[in-house]
Formats: sequence, C-alpha cells, structure tokens
Amino acid sequence: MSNRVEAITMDIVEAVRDVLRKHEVTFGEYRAGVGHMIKTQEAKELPLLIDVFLNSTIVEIENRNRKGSHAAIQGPYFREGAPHVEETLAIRDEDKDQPRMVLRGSVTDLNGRPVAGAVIDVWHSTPEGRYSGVHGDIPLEFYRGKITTDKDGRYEVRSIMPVPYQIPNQGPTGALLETYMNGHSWRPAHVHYWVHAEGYRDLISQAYFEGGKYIEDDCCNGGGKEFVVSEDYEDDLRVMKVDFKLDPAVAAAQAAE
Ligand code: MBD
Ligand code: FE
Repeated sequence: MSNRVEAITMDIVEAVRDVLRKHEVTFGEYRAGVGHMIKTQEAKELPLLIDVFLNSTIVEIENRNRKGSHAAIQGPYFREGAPHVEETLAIRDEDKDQPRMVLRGSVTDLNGRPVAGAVIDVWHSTPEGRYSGVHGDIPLEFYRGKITTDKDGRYEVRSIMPVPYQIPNQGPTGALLETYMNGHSWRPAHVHYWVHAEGYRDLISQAYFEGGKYIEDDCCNGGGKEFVVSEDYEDDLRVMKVDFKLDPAVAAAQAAE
C-alpha cells in the first residue's frame, strides 16, 4: 500500500512539474496559486475544489469494471449519521409550500431479482441550493435520510424538489471557475443516492430532472447521466423513478465461483 501511495504521489508531483515547466510559471504566479489554496482551505472548500475537478475521473475509473447501474460523483456534501426515515424526509417549515417530489423505485441484482433490506442514503439541497449539516446551521436531519427497501426490493420516500445548485460564488472555488477560468459554477438540480446492500458493491449515484437546466453543462463534469428522469407527476408530486441494479461484491463473486 505504501508503495502505491509513493508511486501515485510521485507521479502527481511529476505531472504538476511538467505543467509548471510548460507554462514557465513565475515565482509570483506560484505564490498566488499557493495563496488561493490557502483561501480555499480557510473557506473549508478543499473537498469541494477537489471534487469539482477530480471526482468525475474516479467515477470513470470505477465504472470501467462495474456491472449494473453506473456510479456518479458523490460530491463533497454526503454526511454520516442521517436519520432512518419512512415516508418523508424532514422538511423545514419555511419550505412547506415548495414543489414536492416522491423518490421511488427498486433495487435488484444483475438478473432483476429484488434486493430486500438495502439501505439507501439520499440527500439533496434546500431550495436555496444549500446542504444541511454543511451550509449555515441547517440541522442534519433536513433533506437527508436512510430508506430501506421492502421485501420486493422497493423503496419510496417524499421530499421537496431541489433546484439547480450554484457553488458558492463568493467563495474561492466559485471564483476560480467564474472569474479566473471564464466558466460557470452551476450544477443541475439533482438528488444523491448511496445504496448499501450486503453482498453487493456500494453504489453512489445521482438522479436529475429531465428538462432541467445545466444537465448538459454541469460545472462538475458529471459525465454519464444514467438517471435523467422524465417529467412525470402523480397529482402534484413529481415522480422520480430510479431503479438500481447492483453489482455483486468481490468476495461474494469469488465465493460463488
Ligand atoms: C454538489 O452539490 C455536488 O453534488 C457536487 C458534485 C459538487 C458540488 C456541489
Ligand atoms: Fe450535490
């Protein structure tokens, strides 16, 4: 393991050195770059900065040898310890009039057989594009929860709909994207999922709302978007139907050989 850390670290350093040489980076530019990293750290945005640029590459690698549903970027705002929920995620009083959605679907194995008792962590932003337990002092229980599949591998939970999310553009990561790189700092409205089931590989994914802004132009380079869910309503509930197919865990696959 330590050889792997050494090999990867040395290769990263060599790759960065090549870039510095290619652009003949000056001492002043180098100091400015270090200063920006310090600002990023002080704003507690290091996880955000790194995920914006690199999480999608890790996902690409993961998906090369993964069967069933593909993984998507996790992003920096997953938090441990969300409550188990049944019918609905906790909704803040001030958001009671927001448009509602229901997340529902199934978890199956590669052959379509139901996986009962799978636990799915779901999380999404507030209508202002903030995450509980991260931004401001929104308590962790809002817009996060663990739901469990029933004996038929089905899950269902309600919440309000998230909106397109802008990386705080007063912060160093937003400034890097918008001011210095001439880009934008928006992600499409999305819901995060982390599916855990015994005997299967964890699956971290996201779902998007068909017709939503920034799906094709995601600042996080979200890559393949497997779950862009068509616009479908049940009364005034937007139905987000997402079916996950799980890849067997490596140990389980070996035992079956
Ligand atoms: C998010 O909400 C997110 O999901 C990612 C990947 C990056 C920044 C904010
Ligand atoms: Fe997110």
